[in-house]
Amino acid sequence: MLIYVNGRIIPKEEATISVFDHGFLYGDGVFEGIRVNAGVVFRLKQHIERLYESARTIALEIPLSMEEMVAAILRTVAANERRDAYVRLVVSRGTGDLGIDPANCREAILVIFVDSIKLYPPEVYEKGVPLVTSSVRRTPLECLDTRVKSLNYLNNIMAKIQAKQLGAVEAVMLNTNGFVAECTADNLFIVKDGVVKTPDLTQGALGGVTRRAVLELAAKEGLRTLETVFGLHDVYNSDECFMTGTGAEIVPVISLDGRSIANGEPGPVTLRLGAGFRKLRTTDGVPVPYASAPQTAKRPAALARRGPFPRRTAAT
Ligand code: PXG
Repeated sequence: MLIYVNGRIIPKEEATISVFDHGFLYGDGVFEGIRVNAGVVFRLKQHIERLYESARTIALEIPLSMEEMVAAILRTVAANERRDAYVRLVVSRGTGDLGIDPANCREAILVIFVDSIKLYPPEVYEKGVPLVTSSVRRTPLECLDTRVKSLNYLNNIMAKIQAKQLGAVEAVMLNTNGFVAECTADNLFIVKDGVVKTPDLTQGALGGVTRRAVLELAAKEGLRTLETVFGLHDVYNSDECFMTGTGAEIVPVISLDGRSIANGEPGPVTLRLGAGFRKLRTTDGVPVPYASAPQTAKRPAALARRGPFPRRTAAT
């Protein structure tokens, strides 16, 4: 595995950062998780925009332009010769001292990982998953806007721990007003009377790239979509429920807190949107400019490290 660290693409054994890094000390930074499907980086432009918006909100200057960021990502994916991958971007405030003041951090650190995608087993998409509601509330917007994909994931992590303790893979997180926000690393949707609904972004949800793709897909299929406010009652009494996210894509939810949703099987709208998304994921993005046929020819690591790949500037 080759990792990009501040302009260099190096083997993972050599990829290190300082213990004085403020991402490590304080969770001071932002990140992104992006999928590569059949050599296409899914909705790269939207992911990059979200990263730069997150950085602006926390007053973190990313040392690359958006075009340079796109080029760095494509170069790192190509160097790893992967057609299906999970790309993790981390931008940390950088190396400082033990104080919280970021004024002592000279320059942000950018790390790009290209790893395997951790997939749910296929039966999850056919049978769906049970969810529980977590007692851990989503950080309120007035404390840290949940549209910021920051390195502070503690409340999501605590909710994830609780979900697993209760035998579920994911948990529904409520906001501090008791309305549904999202899951720990996925957005949540319900379908009621033919309307596809998801919490609007003032309710404590991340503006998921998959969420947006699903809203667009549903609208294209002639379904009514609504970004709105709803509670657990609405989920318990919905016709269908599903989660969306880069890792999960579209996962049917068949029960919440022991109450089955409708007949307890994945619903027709969920399955239709899932099929639509599977078509979209290999076409809606930026192709990786591989130097050679990636599955057959193995490039020497030393060559890959020099990064002799064409630079692209345009993203779709
Ligand atoms: N909400 C939260 C809090 C997230 O972290 C999503 C929703 C879905 O957004 P996207 O843009 O992915 O549709 C996320 C995304 C992981 C992992 O390794 C987490 C995410 C994405 C990919 C992998 O757990 N979070």
